[in-house]
Amino acid sequence: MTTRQLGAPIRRREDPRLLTGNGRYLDDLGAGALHAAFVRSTSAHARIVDIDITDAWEVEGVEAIYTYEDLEGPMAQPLPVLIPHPALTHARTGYALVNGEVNHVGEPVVMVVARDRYLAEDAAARIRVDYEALPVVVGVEAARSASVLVHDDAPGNVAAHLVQEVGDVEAALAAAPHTLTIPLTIERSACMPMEGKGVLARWDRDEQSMRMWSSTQTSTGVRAAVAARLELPLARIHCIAPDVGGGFGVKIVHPWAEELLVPWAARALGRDVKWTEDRREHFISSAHERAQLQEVTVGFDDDGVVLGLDVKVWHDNGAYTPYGIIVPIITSTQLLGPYKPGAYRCEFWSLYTNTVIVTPYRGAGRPQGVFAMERTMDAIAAHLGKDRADVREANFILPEEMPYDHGLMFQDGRPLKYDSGDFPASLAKLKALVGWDDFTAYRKQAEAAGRKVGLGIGCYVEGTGVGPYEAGHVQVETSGRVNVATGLTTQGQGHETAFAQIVADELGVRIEDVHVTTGDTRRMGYAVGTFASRAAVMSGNAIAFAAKAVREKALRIAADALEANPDDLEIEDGVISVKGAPGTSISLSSVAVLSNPLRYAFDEAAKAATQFAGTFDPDKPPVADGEEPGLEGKGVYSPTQATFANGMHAAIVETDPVTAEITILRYCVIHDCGVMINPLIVEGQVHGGVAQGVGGALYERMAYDESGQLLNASFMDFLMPYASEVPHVETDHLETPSPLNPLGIKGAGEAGCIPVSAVIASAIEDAEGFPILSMPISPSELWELRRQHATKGQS
Ligand code: MCN
Repeated sequence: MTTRQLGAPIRRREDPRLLTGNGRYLDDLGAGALHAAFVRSTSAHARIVDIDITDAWEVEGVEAIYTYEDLEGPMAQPLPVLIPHPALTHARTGYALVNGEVNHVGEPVVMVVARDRYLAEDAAARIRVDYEALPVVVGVEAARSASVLVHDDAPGNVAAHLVQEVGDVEAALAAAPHTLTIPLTIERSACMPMEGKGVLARWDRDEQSMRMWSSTQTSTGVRAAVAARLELPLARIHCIAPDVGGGFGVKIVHPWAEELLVPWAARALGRDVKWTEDRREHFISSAHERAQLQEVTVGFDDDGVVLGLDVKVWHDNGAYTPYGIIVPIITSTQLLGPYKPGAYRCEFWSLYTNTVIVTPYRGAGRPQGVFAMERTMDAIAAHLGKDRADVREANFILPEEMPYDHGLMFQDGRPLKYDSGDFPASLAKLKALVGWDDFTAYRKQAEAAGRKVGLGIGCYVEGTGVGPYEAGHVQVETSGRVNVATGLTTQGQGHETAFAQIVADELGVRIEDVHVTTGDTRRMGYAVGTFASRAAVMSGNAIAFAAKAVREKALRIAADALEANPDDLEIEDGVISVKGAPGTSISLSSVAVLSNPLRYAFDEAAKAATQFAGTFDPDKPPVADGEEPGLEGKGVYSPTQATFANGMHAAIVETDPVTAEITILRYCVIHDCGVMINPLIVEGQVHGGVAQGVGGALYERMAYDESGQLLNASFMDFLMPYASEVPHVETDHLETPSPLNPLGIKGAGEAGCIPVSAVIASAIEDAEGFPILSMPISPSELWELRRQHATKGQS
C-alpha cells in the first residue's frame, strides 16, 4: 500500500534547486535585453515645474527617455483602484509616470531605457527635475490634524471612514463594572523580500504578442492590467512568474507602474526590455504597512469577561489607495481573535500622508489588531489582579459555539463567521509547552540572580483562504508524467511539494511523477493570486478536484479496457488494477494513450496500451462523444466564505537591568491550520513568520523625517533581525479541520508573524511592571520608559 502523502512531513522538492543557486529569478533572465532605470521624485509633495532630459541623451547607448507626456490612451490614465469599497469615498492613485504632482519621495517621474543598467542610471542622473515644493504630511498625527492636505480634494486627508457595530456598545460600556481606555501605537514597516520587484518583456512583432515575466504574486492580474493598458487582446499576452525570491504581500499589488511601462517600451522599441528594482527603490517606491494609532475602550465584569468593546483606528494609508481599505478592515474585524467581545463597535479612518503607499504585508492589519486586543486582555488581568491566561479563557468562543458569526463584514465582503477551532485546547497546549504554571518559580530564581524576566502571551484568529476562486489542471502524459498547473504564484511557500502531495493521493500516483507549475498564464489563465494565506485552501482544493476528475476518467477508460466495473478498480503508484486481483491491471500511462486518438509508435506506453486495443469496438470512435481527448481534467474551488485558522504564542524574555537590552529566551507556538498538507512546510512557514514578527517587534521601522524623506532606506540603517536575534521556535499543532472544504485545510502562511509584537510587549511588560503601549520597542526606548516610570514613582 502506498504511503499517504497528505500530512507527510516530506522535504521541499524545490529546495535543492533554490539553495544551490539554480533557481531562475527575474534578473537571471533576459540576456541581451535593454535595461530601464527610473528618475524618481526627490520631493515628498511638489508640483513638477520642468523636466530637462537634454543632457541624458548625450550618454551613448540610451535608446529612449519617457515622461508622462509620452504616454497616451489608457497608459496615461491613473493606475487602478484594485479593491474598491463603498466606504472608500476618496480613492486616489498615481500614474505610471508622474503627471504634474508628486505625492511621495520615490514616485517614477522619468523612464530611461539604455543598452545596460549602468548607462541607464548614468543618463537618469543627468536628468534635471524642477519641483515647486508643497507642504508635507508625515505620520498619522499630522494626517488627522488635517492642517495640510495631501490631496486637495480629499478633505481631512480621509480616504475612507468605516463604522461597524454589533449591539449597543455605549450602553454596554456604561453598565460595565470596570472600564479602561488604552491608546496604542504601531509604527510603519515593510516586507523586505530578498528579491525586489522586476519585469522583463518581449514583444513579438510577427505575432503581435507579448511575453512577459514579472516577480509578482499574481501573473494573471499583471496580464489583465497590461492587456487593458496596452490595448492588447488577452490572448496575445502571457505573463510568467519565474522563481520569486519572496513577496510577503508587496508583489500582489498590480500593476506596479513598471509592470506597464516595461512592456509598453518593449513594444515601442521592438526590443526586450528589463527592469530590476534595487534595494533603495524598494524602500522608497514599493509599499509599506503597519502604521496605525489605535484606541480601545473596554468594559468588563469582575471575572474579566468583556461586555463591550469600542475600538478606534487611525490608519496611515500613504499617498494613494490602490489596494483600498483591506488593511484597516482586517484590523477592525480580526482584532477580535478567539474572543466574544460583547457589544462591539469599530471605527476607522484611513488617512493620506506623503509617504510610500500602504498595502498588505504578511499578517495584513492583524499584527496591529492583535496588539490592541491582547494588550487589552493583559490590561484587564492587571486591573483585576487575575492570571492573564484565565482572563483570556473566560472570553473564549467555545468549540460548541462554532460556527460563530460575529455579525460583522470581513475583508471579502462576506460575514465574519468562524468555521472551526478549539481555543481552550490550544491554550492548554500552549501553557504546557511554555510551562506557564512554573514561571513564577522560574522568575523568583532569576530575580535572585539579579535578572529580570517576563512571560508574554498572545492569541489570534486569522481569516485565510479567501475567494473568489482558484482553478487547477491535472494532465497525465503518455509517459506517466503528471503535469499539474495552478495559475496562482509561488514566492517560497513550497507549493511544488505540497500540491504534488495532494495530487499523488487523489490520483494514486508516485509523488516523483508529479510536476507542478505555478504562475504561468500559458498553463493556466485563470487565477486570483497568492496572498491572504489562500493557496493551500484555494488551489489545494481546486487541484484535488482536478485530480479526482482525472481519476474518474482514468477508471472509466480502464474499466472499458479491463472489462471491469469502475467501482471495482483502484489506482496505486500509477497502476490501475481490479481490487483483489492485482494481475488484472493497466498503467495510467497506457490509459493516457487510450484516451488520446494519436497512438505514437515510438511511445512505450502506447505499445503497452495496444494489448488492450482489441477490447475496443473498431466502429466506436477512440474518444467518445462528449469526452475530451487526453487524460486530463480541471477543477475549480470557489468557497462561500473564508476559513479561520488560529494560534497562540508565548515568549519568555529577559531585559537587561542596566542596558535595557531585550533578549528572547524562549518562543513557543501552538498553531491550528486544520489538516496539514505538510507539517514540515507549515512549521517552516510559522518559523519564518515568527522571525518577521520579531523584526516588527524589536527592530524594524521606517524613519521618515518631517519633509517626507525616508532616512533609513538601506539595510545599513533599517534593522532586520539576523539569525542571532531570531529565537529557536518551539512549535506544536492542533488540527481542527475546516468543515468548509473537502481537504479540511486552513491557511498557514501569515500565522507566525501575527501575534509577535503583542507577545513580546506582554513579556516585556511582565518583566518591567509598566505598560508597553507602542511597538516596535528598542533598548533605548525601554530605557526611557524605565526612567519615566521611575520618575513617576518618585513624584
Ligand atoms: N500548508 C500546509 N497545510 C496547511 C496550510 C498550508 O501544508 N493546512 C502549506 C501550503 O501547502 C503552502 C504553505 O503551507 O506550501 C503556505 O500555505 P498558505 O497558508 O496557503 O499560504 P500561501 O501559499 O497562500 O502563501 C501566502 C502566504 C502569505 S499571505 C505571505 S505574505 C507569505 C507566506 O505565505 N509570503 C511568503 N509565506 C511566505 N513564505 C515565503 N518563503 N515567502 C513569502 O513571500
